Amino acid sequence: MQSVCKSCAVLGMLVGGILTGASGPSEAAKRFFTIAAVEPKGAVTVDKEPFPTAALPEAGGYVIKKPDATGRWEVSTYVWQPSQIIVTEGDEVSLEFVGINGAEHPTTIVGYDKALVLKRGHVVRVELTADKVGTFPIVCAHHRPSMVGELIVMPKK
Ligand SMILES: [Cu+2]
Repeated sequence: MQSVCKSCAVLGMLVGGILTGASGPSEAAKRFFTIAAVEPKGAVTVDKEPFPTAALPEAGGYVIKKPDATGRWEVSTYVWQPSQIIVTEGDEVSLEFVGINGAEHPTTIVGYDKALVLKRGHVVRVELTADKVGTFPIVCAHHRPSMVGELIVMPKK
């Protein structure tokens, strides 16, 4: 007869639950996400760090400002925060886009036929049923390639 320590048995149940998915939800869930349009920035003066000689890729999502009269230069990029939304097939999903930085973000969720224009200071809510499994880009047409997120729909277990 095999004896198993108490904590080993608990660990075994936990691992078993993770492997079989028994610990996760099996029913379709209502999911809510806030996705912010943001522009993280970094700035410094040329006496501390020289202005880069290599150019950034020509794209709306990358912004670099040459040194001003005080020698201060700045770099930034437009991104979705968070940039990956992970849901399960069948979930009822609410995506609430919030415009923090950038005047306007014409955006498409490719594969789910959803389009919106997000402006600074506004909230646009998109509702969808995650009825297609896969990875679906969330693309802002003005700020490629950095402002491309992903809606990831995992198959139901
Ligand atoms: Cu944008």
